[in-house]
Formats: sequence, structure tokens, C-alpha cells
Amino acid sequence: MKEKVLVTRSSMPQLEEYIEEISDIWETHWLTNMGSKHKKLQEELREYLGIENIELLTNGHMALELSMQAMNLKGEVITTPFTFASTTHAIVRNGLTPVFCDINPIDFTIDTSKIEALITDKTCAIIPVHVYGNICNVEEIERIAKKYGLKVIYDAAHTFGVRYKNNCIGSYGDASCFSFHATKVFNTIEGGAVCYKDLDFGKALYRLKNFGIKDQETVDGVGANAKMNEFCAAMGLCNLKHIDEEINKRKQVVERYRSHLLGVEGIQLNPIQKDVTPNYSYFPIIINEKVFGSTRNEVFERLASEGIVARKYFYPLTNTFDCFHGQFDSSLTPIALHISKRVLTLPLYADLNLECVDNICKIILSMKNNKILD
Ligand code: T4K
Repeated sequence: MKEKVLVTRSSMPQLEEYIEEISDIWETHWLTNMGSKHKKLQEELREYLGIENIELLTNGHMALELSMQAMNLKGEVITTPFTFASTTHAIVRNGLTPVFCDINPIDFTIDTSKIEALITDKTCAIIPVHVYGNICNVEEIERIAKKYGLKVIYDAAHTFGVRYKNNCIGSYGDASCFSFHATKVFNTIEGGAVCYKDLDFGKALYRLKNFGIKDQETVDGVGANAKMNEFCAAMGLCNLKHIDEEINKRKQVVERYRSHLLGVEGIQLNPIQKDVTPNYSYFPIIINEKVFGSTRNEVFERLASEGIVARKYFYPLTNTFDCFHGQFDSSLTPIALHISKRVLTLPLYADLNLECVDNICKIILSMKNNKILD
């Protein structure tokens, strides 16, 4: 049977490289709780990203949850529903109320022209998402946040290595939360990090990731456990050595997709953003069925029948999730609703064969003008 092509595949170092990196753990028996690999990875990331403050955590979700907690946020938070469950769940799990702002139809990030109308006297923060590695309008968000005295926490789960005007994307806002999950451009198996400016916030975050423990006899916060362990940090140290090469390989894949799909009527591609150094983390396409002649779901099914497992990231919108029992009205975010019904994220990873990309595009293009819809 032909091997399936999945939406992504984790990047891994050579086995020998990882074994070498973890071998001293068998001498030290130091497995977790901010050990030497944790410290080394933190240092190396600081240098690689060109950022002053970074805290490592167990995953991107805890990065979000604990960042909100460390800021002691209360009330309403403006965010978008076109994202992974994590963003909205982190808000709700902090006892905060998400107020959903629509996205813009070009890069699918928060539509900054619609933020101010959603601000009330209960609004405490804006939590925008750099979705697919596309960066939000950070300058406009900063202007609004300053004007209304709001905190800004970016969900930067997709944006490892992305730079804007040559600055690390993590240097914008009060905090930026990265995911180092297995499916991400840079992975530590499971992992995450927060880049931040305020040192007091950093101290609070550090405590929260370690049960609120200040020292062996003082616990001054009700913390969680979100410490990155040494095996995850070791994976990060190995993967970081190859990250530029990995991103470059992803670039080749993206360029191959674009060479086939750019300009095809009824297919919208992810934009190339001005002044942005991208990381090529996802390859979403938006299928306008009326022009293309097949729906997103038909293309999804057809690819699946050929063993190609694309994904509908991000469908359904988080404001339609069953767990919220109809609490939110997705018709108030019409662009997000429209895009979520038409988006398909195609397979993308560093070692994806370029002939495979040709084949995926051939299948998609064979579905053009399948039928004319009214
Ligand atoms: N904010 C945003 C905007 C996010 O997208 C995410 C995570 C977060 C916050 C939270 O960050 P973390 O707490 O996860 O660090 C996947 C990932 O699990 C999730 O990290 C990611 N976003 C989301 C967009 O995608 P699923 O449920 O689609 O994963 P799954 O298991 O279906 O895997 C997708 C494909 O990845 C598989 O078909 C094959 C490949 N894969 C998967 C795993 C688990 C591998 O190659 N290796 C693996 O180990 O959520």
C-alpha cells in the first residue's frame, strides 16, 4: 500500500545526534526542573531569535494560559475565532470572556479596523493570533493597546523564526507565546516559550510554571507545573542546529506549490507579507467553489482518496465549538466563518518530496471546473 502523505511530519535530528545530546543525562540523573539542557536551550534561543527574555514551558498552550495568569487579567479579552482550540480555551480557562473580532480576508489575522468598536470598560487585553505564521498588524495593535491601556499577548504558536523589519516577532506586544510542538517548524517534541519585555512578568511566569514556589520554604502563588524537561530541551538543542536548513527546505516546497497554484481562478493563496521574513509553517489555500467549480470538502475528500491527508485548519471556528453551548454568535465574525468553510491546509514539511507536491497540485487542478455552481 502507498504510504499516506500527512499534513505535516515532525522534523527530527539524526538518532546518533540525539543520543549524543542526551547521553550525559545518564551520568547526572537530572531529568527535569530547569536542568542544564533547559538553560542551554534558553540561551541558544535567546541568541538565535535575537531576543532578551524568553521562558521555556511544556507547550504552547501553557505559554498562553500562564501568560494571561501572570498578568492577572480580569474581564474581557479581544481575540479571533480563526485559530486552534488552544487560544480560546486558554482565555476561558483563565475565567476571562473572549470577545471575538473578525479577521481580514487577506492574511486571516485580526482585522484591526474592527477592534476599537469591541472595546468596553471590561476589556483588559487583546490576544491576536499570527495565524499560519502570517503576522498581525503589530503597529496598529500597539497603537490601540496604548490608547486604551490594554495588554497584548500574541499567540505566536506558528511564528518561530519569523521576523518583521528584521526584529524577532516575539519582540512585539507584552508577551508572545510560541509552540514547539512536534508539528511545528521548530519542535522540542512538546514545548513552548514566552518572549516578553517586563522582568516582573518574567518572574511571575517562572513561578507559575513551577507551582508558585519562590524558594524551598516560600510558596507565594497558586502555580501549575509547566516545566520543559531535559529530553525535550535536548531535542530542541539538536533541532536548532538544523533550523535554517529546515526552513529553507520548507521554502522550496512552498515555492513549488506556488508555481502550480498561483493565479488559478478560485484558489486564494497565503500572502507574501511586506517586510516579513517568513518561516513557511503552513500552506493554506482558500477554495472559492463558485469560481473553482469544486468545494473545499470535495477537494479534501478527493485528496484523501489518493492517500493525501490535508487538514481543515481552522474549521470549525472556536466560537462555534459545542463546549460553548451557543454562547457566541459566529455570524458576528462573517469573514472568519467564510474562510473557515473554504480553507484547506496542504501537506508541508521540510522533507516533503517535490514530485509529491506536483502530484497534489495535479489532483487539485483536475478538480477545477468539475461543475458550475450557481
Ligand atoms: N495556538 C495555536 C494557534 C496553535 O495552532 C496551537 C497548536 C497552540 C496554540 C497550542 O500549542 P501546543 O500546546 O500544541 O504546543 C496539531 C498540534 O497538536 C497543535 O500543536 C497545533 N497547534 C495544531 C494546529 O495542530 P492536531 O490535533 O491537528 O494534531 P494531529 O495529532 O492530528 O497531528 C497533525 C499531523 O502532524 C499528523 O497527521 C502527522 C503529524 N505529526 C503529528 C504528531 C503528533 C507528526 O509528524 N508527529 C507527531 O508527533 O493538532
